[in-house]
Amino acid sequence: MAKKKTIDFQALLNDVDALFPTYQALDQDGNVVDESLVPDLSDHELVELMSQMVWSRVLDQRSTALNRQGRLGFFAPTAGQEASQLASHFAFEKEDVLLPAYRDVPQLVKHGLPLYQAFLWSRGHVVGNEYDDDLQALPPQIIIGAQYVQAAGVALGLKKRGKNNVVFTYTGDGGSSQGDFYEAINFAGSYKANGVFYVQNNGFAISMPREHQTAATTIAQKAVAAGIPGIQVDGMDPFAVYTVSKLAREWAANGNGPVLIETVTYRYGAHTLSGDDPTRYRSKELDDEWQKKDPLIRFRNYLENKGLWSEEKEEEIMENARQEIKDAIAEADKVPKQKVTDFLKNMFKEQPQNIQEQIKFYEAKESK
Ligand SMILES: Cc1ncc(C[n+]2csc(CCOP(=O)(O)OP(=O)(O)O)c2C)c(N)n1
Ligand SMILES: [Mg+2]
Repeated sequence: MAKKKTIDFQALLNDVDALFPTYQALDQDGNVVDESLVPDLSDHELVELMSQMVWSRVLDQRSTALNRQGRLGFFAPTAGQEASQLASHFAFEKEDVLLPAYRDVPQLVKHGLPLYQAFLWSRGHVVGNEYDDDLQALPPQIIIGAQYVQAAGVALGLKKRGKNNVVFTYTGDGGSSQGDFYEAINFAGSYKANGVFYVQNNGFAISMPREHQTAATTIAQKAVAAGIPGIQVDGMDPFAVYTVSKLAREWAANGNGPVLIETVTYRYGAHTLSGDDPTRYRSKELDDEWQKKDPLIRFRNYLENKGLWSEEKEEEIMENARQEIKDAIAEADKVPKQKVTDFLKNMFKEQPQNIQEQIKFYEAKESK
């Protein structure tokens, strides 16, 4: 009798996991651990990237304070995710299309959205969503995963027009469990569309830990089922994030199809400032462990060792950021308060009967 087949299922899982190592260029002290991932950036560009990350840390601090003073609306903290957000964004061109989630305001501003408009978006003011034609971006998506589906469509559009540009979009570890996530990477993969899809794995979806989110060892390996490359990168490492992003952009822009990038990162603050208390689901030990991996610490050490950075320089960047934020809030305050009729008039190009009636009703109220 023929010997019956046995299958080592555990070995099948191990084989997959082995394909997804974490790409890392700098260790947590800023020492180079993989020279091949050190970006081909000039000294000036390195300083610019670090400056953007410092700016983002200040924006996070100031936004938190402004929120508590009641001067900002919705805010999703970003501290800890600076490399994941801005070192990725740094690899793209102005003509590339950004589809952000609610936590991705720093990239959106660096892509060209005036800061006062970002603040208006935060307040729920429609002027925050009125983008200049040359700003290649959509407003931040609140529906988890929806931006992935939109990105798949934009990516296909770019491909069909024969463009060498790409769309790049961000979701979180929680977002990677949504149907939209799988549909989008599958669709984009099948059309070899020009897209780079990020999952910023910050360890939690509100309070849900990453370990409970999926049995997969990495989120990067979810790319396999879509037939596209997936890479896991140390999301606290600006060099690894940048280099992988740059290569992924090139791959997608050249018509080879999309790439999925998982950045392993952490948010130090609450999920949002709308009532979340992270001490209820995170230990101080875990927070401390991640603070040591801070992207600013390792980048600062690296640049200081090269004589490209100093405490004075950092203080100057922080002071400029505070001033920029102050000016932007003053500008946002100048925009007239939003009216109900503004909402109603925005809804349709040609108003249906019931909307016309509501506009009349509210116009009468508002003119009083
Ligand atoms: C479709 C949908 N379901 C649920 C929510 C409520 N919600 C808002 S944020 C969030 C968690 C998202 O976590 P993750 O994707 O990891 O992103 P992070 O906030 O950590 O950046 C949930 C469930 C939503 N906005 N949209
Ligand atoms: Mg998350």
